[in-house]
This record gives sequence, C-alpha cells and structure tokens, in this order.
Amino acid sequence: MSDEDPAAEVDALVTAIGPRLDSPAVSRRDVVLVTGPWMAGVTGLVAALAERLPQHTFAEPAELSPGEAPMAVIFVVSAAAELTESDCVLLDAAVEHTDVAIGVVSKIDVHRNWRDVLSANRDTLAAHAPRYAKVPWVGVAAAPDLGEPILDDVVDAVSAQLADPQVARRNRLRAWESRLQNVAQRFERDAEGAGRQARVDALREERSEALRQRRQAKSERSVALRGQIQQAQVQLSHFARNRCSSVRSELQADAAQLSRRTMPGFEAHTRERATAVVTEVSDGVATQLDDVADAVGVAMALPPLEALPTIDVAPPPLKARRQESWLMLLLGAGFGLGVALTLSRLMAGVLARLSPLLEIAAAVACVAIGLGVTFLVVNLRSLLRDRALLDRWAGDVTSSLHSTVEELVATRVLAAESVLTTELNSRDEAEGAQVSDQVSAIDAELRAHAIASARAAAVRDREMPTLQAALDAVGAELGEPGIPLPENCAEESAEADE
Ligand SMILES: Nc1nc2c(ncn2[C@@H]2O[C@H](COP(=O)(O)OP(=O)(O)OP(=O)(O)O)[C@@H](O)[C@H]2O)c(=O)[nH]1
Ligand SMILES: [Mg+2]
Repeated sequence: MSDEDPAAEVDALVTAIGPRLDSPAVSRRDVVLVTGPWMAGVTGLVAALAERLPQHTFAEPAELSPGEAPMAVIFVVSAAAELTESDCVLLDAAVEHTDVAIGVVSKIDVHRNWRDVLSANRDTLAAHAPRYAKVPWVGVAAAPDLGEPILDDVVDAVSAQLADPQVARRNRLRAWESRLQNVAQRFERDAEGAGRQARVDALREERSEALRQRRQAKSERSVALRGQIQQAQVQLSHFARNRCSSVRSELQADAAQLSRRTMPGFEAHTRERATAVVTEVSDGVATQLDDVADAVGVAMALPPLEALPTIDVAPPPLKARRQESWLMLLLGAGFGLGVALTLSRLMAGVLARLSPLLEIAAAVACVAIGLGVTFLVVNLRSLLRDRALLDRWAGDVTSSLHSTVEELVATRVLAAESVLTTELNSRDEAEGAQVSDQVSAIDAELRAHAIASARAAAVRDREMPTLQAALDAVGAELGEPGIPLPENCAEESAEADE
C-alpha cells in the first residue's frame, strides 16, 4: 500500500463505489498556500517562512492558477480583531481541495491580547464547519515593529503537518469530497430547477393573463356595442320627433295663410316636405350608425334600403258636402237679404222726397250690395273651412310621417345591431383561435418543463445513493464519518430514507 500513489489509492477507493464518478480535476502543486483577509500580514509571513523553511515553497493566492491546489493552507488573520464569517468563507474557498490547514494569528508583537483572539478564532472556525475542529492555531509576528520575528510556532506547525505521511491521501480525499458535494448540488439544482420554476411560473401567469384578457375584451366589446346602439336609438328617435314637429308647425303656418290661389299646391307641397324629412332622417340614421361602427371599431356594410318609405295618406277631402253648402248659401243669402233690407229702409225715406227714379236706382243698388255681401260671406266661410280642413290633413300627414320615420329608425338600428354583432362575433372567434393557439403553445412548453423536471429528479434519485455512499466512505477515511451532503441534498436523502 505504501509503495502506491496515495492519490491513486483514494481514487480506486471511490470509483469502487461509484465507477461512473469523475475524479476531481485538480492538479496538486507542492506548495504551501498562505492566504488571509486584506492586510492580514500574508506577504510578510510568506517572506519569513521562505527564509526559515527553504525546503518548502510558500505562495500567495495569485501564484496559483485556477485548477491548482496546494499541499497545505496557512490562513493568516490579524490579532487586531476576531475572525468574522466572511473570513471563514475565504478559508472555505482556499481549502476546497486541500485538507491540511493551519490557522495563524499575526502581528502578536503589538496585540497583547492575541491569545484571546486566537482561542476565539479557533472556536468560531470550529463552529463554522466540523472539519475545522482539528485545525492547529498559532501566533506569529513575521514583521514586528520592534525586535525579532516570532515564527517558531508556525514553523513547527508547518513542519509537523507536512511531515505526516498521510498528507497526500488526506488532500486527495478532501478533493473528492468537494467534487462529490458539487456533483450532488448540481443534481439537486437540476431537479429543483430554480430557473425552470421561474419560467414555469411566468408561463402560468402568461397563460391566465391571456385567457383573462380575452374574456375581458369580449365582454367589454359587447357592453360597448350595446351602449352605442342604445344611445344611437335614443338620439335618432329624438331627431326624428324633432323634425316631425318642426314640419308640423311649418305646415300649420302655411295652412293659415292659404288663399284660394295657393290652396291647390298645398297637397303637393306637404308631400314634398314629408319626403324631404324622410330623406333627412334616413341620412341622419346612416351617419349616426357609421359613427357607432367607428366607435366599436368595426367596418360595417349595412344592406342598402331598397326605397325610402312613403307617407300613405289620402288626399285632402276638399269637396264640400252638399248639406253644408246649402246651409252656407241659406245663411249667406239671409245675411245679404238683411243687409239689403236695412240699407233700402235707411235710404227709402230720404230718396223718395228727391225723385222716384233715384228711389228705383237705390233699390237696385241695395239688391246688388245684398248679393255682394252674400257672395262674400259664402266665399270667406268656405275659405276658412278649407284652411281648417287642410290644417287637419297636414296634421294627419305629419303623424303618419312620425310613425314612418320612427319605424325607419328602429329597423335601421336593428339591422345595424345585427350586422355589428355578427361582425364582432367573428372577430371574437378569430381572437379566440389566436389565444387558444397561444395557450396551447404555453401548455406544450409547460409539459416540456414538467418532463425535464421529472427527468432531472429521476437522475438525482438514481445517482444520489451512490454519491452519498461515496461521501460516507470519504468521510470515514478522513475520520469524519457522516460528511453531510450539501444542505438541500441532505433533506432530500432524509425524505428518501423515510
Ligand atoms: N506590527 C506588525 N506589523 C506587521 C506584521 N506583519 C505585517 N505587518 C504590517 O501589516 C501590514 C500588512 O502587511 P503585509 O504583509 O503586506 O500584509 P498582506 O496581507 O500581504 O497585505 P495585502 O497584500 O495588502 O493584503 C504592513 O504594514 C506590515 O508592516 C507584524 O508581525 N507585526
Ligand atoms: Mg500582500
């Protein structure tokens, strides 16, 4: 056993447990690494030790390349202050592949209480990790302000540690330990998939956001459409009603001023005005509905109206009924007769004295005036009657116009609503298809992640027992049975044991 390379022996020991385990990729250099926090006195100690122990090589961290590991590590801290947690982490990195470590408290020439600091450091380090319990601690003054350097203890400690025939074996075991712990950590990280978990969470979030947005967009659109349509309906009815009542008053004014001459044109004029209102309302409806389509963001092509609705009202019944005419004639004649008699009475007395001829002429004139009055009364009465009649007729026309335009508004708004709803539904469907594509892409990625997680967990579960066995063996060799797995791995294997 003693003839063989101790490192190769250790490798054989571990690979017997895990044949597929890669050996640690470190190259061992025959140097003693001296390291420590800033201004601890490293450079001074390296120089002093090189002088005192010329058979060994001492190096500062910068002199080792990555992947190189020293034979032993001297960890220097100033006696000015006690060891801190960050100092311990520095040491952890320095002794990753090296078992032999010596703790040094420096500048003991100026810090009288260095022994207290030293024992406090020893306790702090032992508490940091079990492997440090056996680290020897010494005090030095490599470059004292006054007097000779104090180096005997460190020289003895270094010589004693390096004289141990087990040094190479212990260092190799330590290198294996770090290697195995790193591998275990890597398996654990892969199985836990911290990055993957974040991605999965992001995907889940994206998925529910996409679905939520789709639902929201859909309901927002239908609410907007309903609102716009209702508003258009109200505004257009109001517009139609307004137009009808203004035409009604316009026609009323016209009817009141009708003369016999203008009367025959009134019917055509009224119909023309009504048609104009229908056209106006129809245009208003088209514009308003285009605005609605713009507001809901849909291009709408309403089916065109075949023809504008017409106002279906019979012509005004201007022909007077017979009884009425007779009554008018009688009343007019009576009134004319009365006027003629009264006039002839008034004049008879005066004129009889002048000349009988004049009297006859006056009687004729009275008859003529009576006839004229009769004619005037009959005529006026019939004009007023016709005006009233036409006025009533115009009222009928406008109320018919009102119901026609109301119906026009209602039908057009309904048609627009159905076109817009169909349009929005088809847009919804397109969006729905797009979202479900997106969701299924997300689902596919989620599945892939789940598979990758399961694979990584399977690899971990398969490899972890071998790693643990190898770590146990290494620990036993180093005299530290039960080297713990890295924290999270330890929990896993505890669960596995259960
Ligand atoms: N009193 C006293 N001072 C020391 C001793 N050793 C080092 N010093 C002083 O401590 C300071 C740092 O010493 P270095 O040996 O350069 O320490 P270092 O750890 O190499 O420093 P950095 O490389 O700058 O981190 C210097 O001013 C030294 O003079 C010692 O034993 N006693
Ligand atoms: Mg230095």
